[in-house]
Amino acid sequence: MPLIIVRNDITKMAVDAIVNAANNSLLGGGGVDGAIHRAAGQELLTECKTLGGCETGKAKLTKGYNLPCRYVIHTVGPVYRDGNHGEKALLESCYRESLRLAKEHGCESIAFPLISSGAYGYPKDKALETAVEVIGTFLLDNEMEIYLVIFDKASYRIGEELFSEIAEYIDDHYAEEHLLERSERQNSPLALGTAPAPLKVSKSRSKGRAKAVQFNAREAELCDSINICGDALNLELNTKLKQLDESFSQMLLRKIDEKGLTDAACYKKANIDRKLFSKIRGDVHYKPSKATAIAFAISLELTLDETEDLLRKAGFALSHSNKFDIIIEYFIKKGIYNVFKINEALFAFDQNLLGA
Ligand code: AR6
Repeated sequence: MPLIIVRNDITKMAVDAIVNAANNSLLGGGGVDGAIHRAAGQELLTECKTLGGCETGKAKLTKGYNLPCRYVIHTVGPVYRDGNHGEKALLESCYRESLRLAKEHGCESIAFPLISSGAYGYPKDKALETAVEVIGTFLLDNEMEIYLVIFDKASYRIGEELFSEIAEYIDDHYAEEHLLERSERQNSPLALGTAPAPLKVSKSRSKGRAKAVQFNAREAELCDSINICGDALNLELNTKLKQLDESFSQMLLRKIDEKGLTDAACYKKANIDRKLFSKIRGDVHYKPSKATAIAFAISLELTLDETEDLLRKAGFALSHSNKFDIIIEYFIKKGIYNVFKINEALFAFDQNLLGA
């Protein structure tokens, strides 16, 4: 998974480079800077003294010393005033410069803290958004495993509005499904005692049923065609049958072609690592994880029905008894197909992330 959001202490990350949210002097301080210097030992400060400080928005590299990483990249984020003093451009520059240095030094993995979001007062949701934007853009043209390290839950915020909208969506759909299940249990011959609770039929459930009917109709249509044509299956029917038999990887590759995407554009947009994509491409019977299959559906910008079709090929379905699935459904219905944005939200709701 090229971009991974994790909750951790950055000094524990065994990656090629970790990034330090430093100050212009590069001589240590509090927050993540203090933690990095403490864990790396005195030699880090000795090397930092030779660097002559660092401008805001720029980055400098040292060795990692006692840390489990090879390098520390020190960058200086902007102090947040009101958002009208070039803060965003400077923060973007911190991520870009750090990534440039990491690439120059052959790093294959790097871990960032949420720069400027502590003592320097950058609003956490905006700091996160900027980090994800710059990293996402970098990954379109580069291969690197990039971790965004969130120290504690309190320091992690997606936009309030988005958070409450998703929470409400989960509440509506999760609750409906469970109400329905409870009611079904109570109405079943085995249920004991009390009168059934009022039945609230979930829209999506009824839609699910409609879909099952649709599928039968499709099968019936095929049977009809077979009856009409006898052995001489026409081209259209052949194509339809092929699609029914398609494996996950065949369907994926077909969709990539249909959408006019390149393989690389598709797996990058899906937050999928190139090696895994090659595996899927080379193995017609490859069985992906659910998160991987959904990541491709997002990258291909499939509708909800198309997503269900793709998932079925891998033996999965979206369900309303699962928060992860409801969040995915929320984004697809909204037409938001940015896998990194979706991952921010999944992380905020303690769910697994998309990609692999
Ligand atoms: N691992 C990961 N993230 C951490 C850790 C850790 N061990 N410790 C804190 N954070 P800050 P800034 C998070 O204040 O806002 C220093 O004194 C923290 O929760 O460290 O860029 C420097 O010397 C927050 O989300 O950096 C500068 O003077 C994020 O790291 C000044 O602070 C950044 O918080 C820089 O301020």
